[in-house]
Amino acid sequence: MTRVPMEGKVLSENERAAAALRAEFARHGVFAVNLIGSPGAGKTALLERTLESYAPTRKVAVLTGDIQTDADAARLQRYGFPVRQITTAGACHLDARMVRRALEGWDLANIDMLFIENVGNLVCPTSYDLGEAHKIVLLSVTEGDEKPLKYPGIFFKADLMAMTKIDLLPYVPFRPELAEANARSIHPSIEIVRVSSTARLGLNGWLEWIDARMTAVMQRPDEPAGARGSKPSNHNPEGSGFQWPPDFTSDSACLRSFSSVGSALAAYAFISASPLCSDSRLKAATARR
Ligand SMILES: Nc1nc2c(ncn2[C@@H]2O[C@H](COP(=O)(O)OP(=O)(O)OP(=O)(O)O)[C@@H](O)[C@H]2O)c(=O)[nH]1
Ligand SMILES: [Mg+2]
Repeated sequence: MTRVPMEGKVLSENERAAAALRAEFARHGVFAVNLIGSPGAGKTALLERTLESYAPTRKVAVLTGDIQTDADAARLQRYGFPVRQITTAGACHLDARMVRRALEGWDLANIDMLFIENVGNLVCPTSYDLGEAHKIVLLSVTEGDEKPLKYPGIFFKADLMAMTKIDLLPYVPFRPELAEANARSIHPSIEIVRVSSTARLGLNGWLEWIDARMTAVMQRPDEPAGARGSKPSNHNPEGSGFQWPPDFTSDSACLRSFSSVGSALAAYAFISASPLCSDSRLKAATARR
Protein backbone atom coordinates (compact mmCIF):
# COMPACT_ATOMS: atom_id res chain seq x y z
CA MET A 1 0.00 0.00 0.00
CA THR A 2 1.32 3.46 -0.87
CA ARG A 3 0.79 6.15 1.77
CA VAL A 4 0.29 9.68 0.45
CA PRO A 5 1.50 12.26 2.99
CA MET A 6 -1.44 14.61 2.43
CA GLU A 7 -1.91 15.70 6.01
CA GLY A 8 1.66 16.95 6.30
CA LYS A 9 1.33 18.88 3.04
CA VAL A 10 -1.93 20.52 4.08
CA LEU A 11 -0.41 21.52 7.41
CA SER A 12 2.70 23.01 5.86
CA GLU A 13 0.60 25.00 3.37
CA ASN A 14 -1.38 26.24 6.31
CA GLU A 15 1.84 27.26 8.07
CA ARG A 16 2.72 29.47 5.11
CA ALA A 17 -0.71 31.08 5.00
CA ALA A 18 -0.64 31.58 8.77
CA ALA A 19 2.78 33.23 8.63
CA ALA A 20 1.48 35.67 6.00
CA LEU A 21 -1.57 36.42 8.15
CA ARG A 22 0.58 36.93 11.23
CA ALA A 23 2.76 39.39 9.34
CA GLU A 24 -0.34 41.20 8.13
CA PHE A 25 -1.75 41.39 11.65
CA ALA A 26 1.58 42.77 12.89
CA ARG A 27 1.68 45.36 10.09
CA HIS A 28 -1.78 46.64 10.93
CA GLY A 29 -1.56 46.26 14.71
CA VAL A 30 -4.27 43.59 14.96
CA PHE A 31 -4.28 41.50 18.13
CA ALA A 32 -5.90 38.17 17.18
CA VAL A 33 -6.94 35.34 19.47
CA ASN A 34 -8.21 31.89 18.52
CA LEU A 35 -10.90 30.42 20.80
CA ILE A 36 -10.97 26.63 20.80
CA GLY A 37 -13.31 24.32 22.72
CA SER A 38 -15.70 21.42 22.39
CA PRO A 39 -19.12 21.95 20.81
CA GLY A 40 -21.20 23.90 23.30
CA ALA A 41 -18.29 24.80 25.62
CA GLY A 42 -19.56 28.38 25.67
CA LYS A 43 -17.35 30.12 23.10
CA THR A 44 -20.11 32.25 21.59
CA ALA A 45 -21.64 32.99 24.99
CA LEU A 46 -18.29 34.28 26.28
CA LEU A 47 -17.89 36.42 23.18
CA GLU A 48 -21.39 37.79 23.70
CA ARG A 49 -20.49 38.90 27.23
CA THR A 50 -17.19 40.29 25.91
CA LEU A 51 -18.72 42.38 23.11
CA GLU A 52 -21.49 43.52 25.44
CA SER A 53 -18.86 44.93 27.81
CA TYR A 54 -17.00 46.92 25.14
CA ALA A 55 -17.63 50.56 24.32
CA PRO A 56 -18.88 51.01 20.74
CA THR A 57 -15.70 52.93 19.96
CA ARG A 58 -13.52 49.87 20.41
CA LYS A 59 -12.14 48.51 17.16
CA VAL A 60 -13.14 44.90 17.64
CA ALA A 61 -14.17 42.33 15.04
CA VAL A 62 -15.17 38.67 15.21
CA LEU A 63 -14.91 35.71 12.87
CA THR A 64 -16.87 32.69 13.94
CA GLY A 65 -16.52 29.22 12.50
CA ASP A 66 -19.27 26.67 12.16
CA ILE A 67 -19.64 23.50 10.14
CA GLN A 68 -23.12 24.27 8.91
CA THR A 69 -24.98 27.35 10.17
CA ASP A 70 -24.58 31.09 10.68
CA ALA A 71 -26.33 30.98 14.04
CA ASP A 72 -23.33 32.22 16.02
CA ALA A 73 -22.77 35.22 13.74
CA ALA A 74 -26.45 36.13 14.15
CA ARG A 75 -26.00 36.06 17.95
CA LEU A 76 -22.82 38.13 17.87
CA GLN A 77 -23.97 40.72 15.33
CA ARG A 78 -26.38 42.13 17.90
CA TYR A 79 -23.54 43.97 19.64
CA GLY A 80 -22.76 46.33 16.76
CA PHE A 81 -19.24 45.19 15.90
CA PRO A 82 -18.22 43.66 12.55
CA VAL A 83 -18.90 39.92 12.62
CA ARG A 84 -18.55 37.32 9.89
CA GLN A 85 -19.43 33.67 9.83
CA ILE A 86 -17.06 31.15 8.28
CA THR A 87 -19.05 28.07 7.32
CA THR A 88 -16.68 25.21 6.72
CA ALA A 89 -19.16 22.82 5.03
CA GLY A 90 -18.00 19.83 7.00
CA ALA A 91 -14.43 20.69 8.02
CA CYS A 92 -13.88 20.33 11.76
CA HIS A 93 -11.53 23.32 12.06
CA LEU A 94 -10.73 26.72 10.57
CA ASP A 95 -7.56 27.14 8.55
CA ALA A 96 -5.53 30.24 7.77
CA ARG A 97 -6.85 30.56 4.23
CA MET A 98 -10.43 30.53 5.41
CA VAL A 99 -9.56 33.31 7.83
CA ARG A 100 -7.79 35.29 5.10
CA ARG A 101 -10.81 35.01 2.78
CA ALA A 102 -13.20 36.02 5.54
CA LEU A 103 -11.17 39.17 6.21
CA GLU A 104 -11.51 40.38 2.62
CA GLY A 105 -13.11 43.80 2.39
CA TRP A 106 -12.32 44.68 6.02
CA ASP A 107 -9.78 47.44 6.57
CA LEU A 108 -7.40 45.85 9.05
CA ALA A 109 -6.14 49.30 10.00
CA ASN A 110 -9.55 49.76 11.64
CA ILE A 111 -9.33 46.59 13.70
CA ASP A 112 -7.33 46.44 16.93
CA MET A 113 -8.69 43.17 18.23
CA LEU A 114 -9.87 40.14 16.31
CA PHE A 115 -11.64 37.27 18.04
CA ILE A 116 -11.72 34.04 16.05
CA GLU A 117 -14.19 31.46 17.34
CA ASN A 118 -13.08 28.13 15.96
CA VAL A 119 -15.38 25.26 15.02
CA GLY A 120 -16.49 23.39 18.15
CA ASN A 121 -13.86 20.67 18.50
CA LEU A 122 -11.09 19.99 20.99
CA VAL A 123 -8.75 18.19 18.59
CA CYS A 124 -8.77 19.30 14.92
CA PRO A 125 -8.33 23.08 15.43
CA THR A 126 -5.24 22.49 17.57
CA SER A 127 -3.03 21.78 14.56
CA TYR A 128 -4.05 24.79 12.48
CA ASP A 129 -2.24 28.04 13.13
CA LEU A 130 -4.44 31.00 12.18
CA GLY A 131 -1.79 33.68 12.66
CA GLU A 132 -3.17 34.42 16.12
CA ALA A 133 -1.22 35.85 19.03
CA HIS A 134 -2.78 33.36 21.43
CA LYS A 135 -4.78 30.19 21.40
CA ILE A 136 -7.33 30.09 24.19
CA VAL A 137 -8.94 26.82 25.25
CA LEU A 138 -12.39 26.73 26.80
CA LEU A 139 -13.26 23.83 29.10
CA SER A 140 -16.78 23.78 30.46
CA VAL A 141 -17.50 22.14 33.80
CA THR A 142 -19.97 19.76 32.17
CA GLU A 143 -17.19 18.13 30.13
CA GLY A 144 -15.24 16.47 32.96
CA ASP A 145 -12.13 17.45 34.89
CA GLU A 146 -9.98 14.82 33.15
CA LYS A 147 -10.30 16.37 29.70
CA PRO A 148 -6.90 18.15 29.77
CA LEU A 149 -5.33 14.70 30.11
CA LYS A 150 -7.41 13.18 27.32
CA TYR A 151 -6.88 16.05 24.88
CA PRO A 152 -3.47 17.40 25.90
CA GLY A 153 -2.54 18.95 22.54
CA ILE A 154 -4.74 22.01 22.88
CA PHE A 155 -3.95 22.46 26.59
CA PHE A 156 -0.29 22.44 25.71
CA LYS A 157 -0.64 25.00 22.94
CA ALA A 158 -3.11 27.36 24.60
CA ASP A 159 -1.82 30.26 26.68
CA LEU A 160 -5.08 30.59 28.59
CA MET A 161 -7.66 28.09 29.76
CA ALA A 162 -11.09 29.55 30.41
CA MET A 163 -13.06 27.23 32.66
CA THR A 164 -16.61 28.00 31.63
CA LYS A 165 -20.12 27.49 33.09
CA ILE A 166 -18.87 27.63 36.67
CA ASP A 167 -22.44 28.46 37.74
CA LEU A 168 -23.12 24.74 37.17
CA LEU A 169 -20.44 23.53 39.59
CA PRO A 170 -22.95 22.69 42.35
CA TYR A 171 -24.74 20.31 39.98
CA VAL A 172 -21.93 18.41 38.28
CA PRO A 173 -19.17 16.11 39.61
CA PHE A 174 -16.43 18.40 38.31
CA ARG A 175 -13.46 19.22 40.53
CA PRO A 176 -12.12 22.59 39.34
CA GLU A 177 -8.83 22.31 41.24
CA LEU A 178 -8.20 18.90 39.71
CA ALA A 179 -9.04 20.20 36.21
CA GLU A 180 -6.53 23.02 36.73
CA ALA A 181 -3.89 20.63 38.05
CA ASN A 182 -4.47 18.38 35.05
CA ALA A 183 -4.08 21.32 32.66
CA ARG A 184 -0.88 22.39 34.46
CA SER A 185 0.51 18.87 34.27
CA ILE A 186 0.41 19.32 30.50
CA HIS A 187 1.41 22.99 30.45
CA PRO A 188 2.77 24.27 33.77
CA SER A 189 2.55 27.96 32.89
CA ILE A 190 -0.92 27.94 31.35
CA GLU A 191 -2.99 30.80 32.75
CA ILE A 192 -6.51 30.03 33.94
CA VAL A 193 -9.68 32.02 34.45
CA ARG A 194 -13.00 30.71 35.74
CA VAL A 195 -16.09 32.25 34.20
CA SER A 196 -19.81 31.95 33.82
CA SER A 197 -21.34 33.80 30.91
CA THR A 198 -24.90 33.24 32.03
CA ALA A 199 -24.36 34.17 35.69
CA ARG A 200 -21.76 36.80 34.71
CA LEU A 201 -19.09 35.46 37.06
CA GLY A 202 -15.35 35.93 36.64
CA LEU A 203 -15.71 38.04 33.52
CA ASN A 204 -13.40 40.78 34.78
CA GLY A 205 -10.53 38.30 35.02
CA TRP A 206 -11.16 37.26 31.42
CA LEU A 207 -11.46 40.83 30.12
CA GLU A 208 -8.35 41.91 32.02
CA TRP A 209 -6.34 39.00 30.59
CA ILE A 210 -7.33 39.96 27.04
CA ASP A 211 -6.51 43.64 27.58
CA ALA A 212 -3.21 42.89 29.31
CA ARG A 213 -2.08 40.51 26.59
CA MET A 214 -3.11 42.92 23.88
CA THR A 215 -1.14 45.72 25.56
CA ALA A 216 1.88 43.44 25.96
CA VAL A 217 1.80 42.43 22.32
CA MET A 218 1.24 45.92 20.96
CA GLN A 219 4.00 47.47 23.07
CA ARG A 220 6.58 45.41 21.23
CA PRO A 221 5.91 46.34 17.61
CA ASP A 222 9.36 45.20 16.49
CA GLU A 223 8.35 41.52 16.58
CA PRO A 224 5.52 39.85 14.68
CA ALA A 225 2.42 39.44 16.86
CA GLY A 226 2.50 35.66 16.90
CA ALA A 227 6.12 35.52 17.93
CA ARG A 228 5.36 37.87 20.81
CA GLY A 229 2.26 36.41 22.27
CA SER A 230 2.11 32.83 21.24
CA LYS A 231 4.32 29.85 21.67
CA PRO A 232 5.65 28.70 18.36
CA SER A 233 4.01 25.42 17.51
CA ASN A 234 7.15 23.47 18.39
CA HIS A 235 7.97 25.29 21.61
CA ASN A 236 10.09 23.23 23.98
CA PRO A 237 9.05 23.42 27.64
CA GLU A 238 11.84 21.15 28.77
CA GLY A 239 14.50 23.62 27.62
CA SER A 240 16.75 20.84 26.40
CA GLY A 241 17.38 21.74 22.81
CA PHE A 242 14.90 19.59 20.95
CA GLN A 243 11.48 20.49 19.71
CA TRP A 244 8.41 20.00 21.84
CA PRO A 245 5.83 18.88 21.06
CA PRO A 246 7.12 16.77 18.20
CA ASP A 247 5.46 17.29 14.87
CA PHE A 248 3.05 14.48 15.65
CA THR A 249 0.21 16.51 14.16
CA SER A 250 1.18 15.21 10.75
CA ASP A 251 0.77 11.68 12.00
CA SER A 252 -2.78 11.00 13.05
CA ALA A 253 -2.07 7.57 14.55
CA CYS A 254 0.52 9.17 16.78
CA LEU A 255 -1.86 11.99 17.66
CA ARG A 256 -4.52 9.49 18.69
CA SER A 257 -2.08 7.61 20.86
CA PHE A 258 -0.77 10.85 22.36
CA SER A 259 -4.30 11.82 23.32
CA SER A 260 -4.57 8.88 25.70
CA VAL A 261 -1.59 9.84 27.84
CA GLY A 262 -1.60 11.86 31.06
CA SER A 263 1.16 14.25 32.12
CA ALA A 264 3.50 16.03 29.75
CA LEU A 265 6.43 13.95 30.87
CA ALA A 266 4.48 10.72 30.52
CA ALA A 267 3.36 11.82 27.07
CA TYR A 268 6.93 12.68 26.18
CA ALA A 269 8.10 9.22 27.20
CA PHE A 270 5.19 7.59 25.41
CA ILE A 271 5.69 9.44 22.14
CA SER A 272 9.39 8.86 22.13
CA ALA A 273 8.83 5.13 22.52
CA SER A 274 5.89 4.81 20.17
CA PRO A 275 6.49 3.33 16.74
CA LEU A 276 3.50 5.40 15.59
CA CYS A 277 5.33 8.67 16.15
CA SER A 278 7.88 9.73 13.62
CA ASP A 279 9.74 12.62 15.22
CA SER A 280 13.33 11.49 15.03
CA ARG A 281 14.73 14.44 16.98
CA LEU A 282 12.58 13.56 19.94
CA LYS A 283 13.55 9.92 19.75
CA ALA A 284 17.21 10.85 19.53
CA ALA A 285 16.85 13.18 22.49
CA THR A 286 15.15 10.48 24.50
CA ALA A 287 17.88 8.00 23.71
CA ARG A 288 20.41 10.48 25.14
CA ARG A 289 18.56 10.68 28.49
N1 LIG B 1 -25.20 27.39 32.63
C1 LIG B 1 -24.46 27.95 31.69
N2 LIG B 1 -24.72 27.73 30.40
C2 LIG B 1 -23.93 28.32 29.49
C3 LIG B 1 -22.86 29.16 29.82
N3 LIG B 1 -22.25 29.57 28.69
C4 LIG B 1 -22.94 29.02 27.69
N4 LIG B 1 -23.96 28.28 28.16
C5 LIG B 1 -24.95 27.53 27.40
O1 LIG B 1 -24.28 26.46 26.73
C6 LIG B 1 -24.85 26.27 25.44
C7 LIG B 1 -23.75 26.38 24.39
O2 LIG B 1 -23.21 27.70 24.44
P1 LIG B 1 -22.51 28.34 23.17
O3 LIG B 1 -22.00 29.67 23.58
O4 LIG B 1 -23.42 28.27 22.01
O5 LIG B 1 -21.33 27.31 22.96
P2 LIG B 1 -20.26 27.27 21.77
O6 LIG B 1 -18.99 26.79 22.36
O7 LIG B 1 -20.22 28.56 21.06
O8 LIG B 1 -20.89 26.13 20.85
P3 LIG B 1 -20.48 25.76 19.33
O9 LIG B 1 -20.26 27.03 18.59
O10 LIG B 1 -21.66 25.02 18.83
O11 LIG B 1 -19.26 24.91 19.43
C8 LIG B 1 -25.93 27.33 25.29
O12 LIG B 1 -27.17 26.74 25.61
C9 LIG B 1 -25.53 28.38 26.29
O13 LIG B 1 -26.63 29.11 26.79
C10 LIG B 1 -22.61 29.40 31.20
O14 LIG B 1 -21.71 30.14 31.60
N5 LIG B 1 -23.44 28.76 32.09
MG1 LIG C 1 -20.43 28.98 19.07
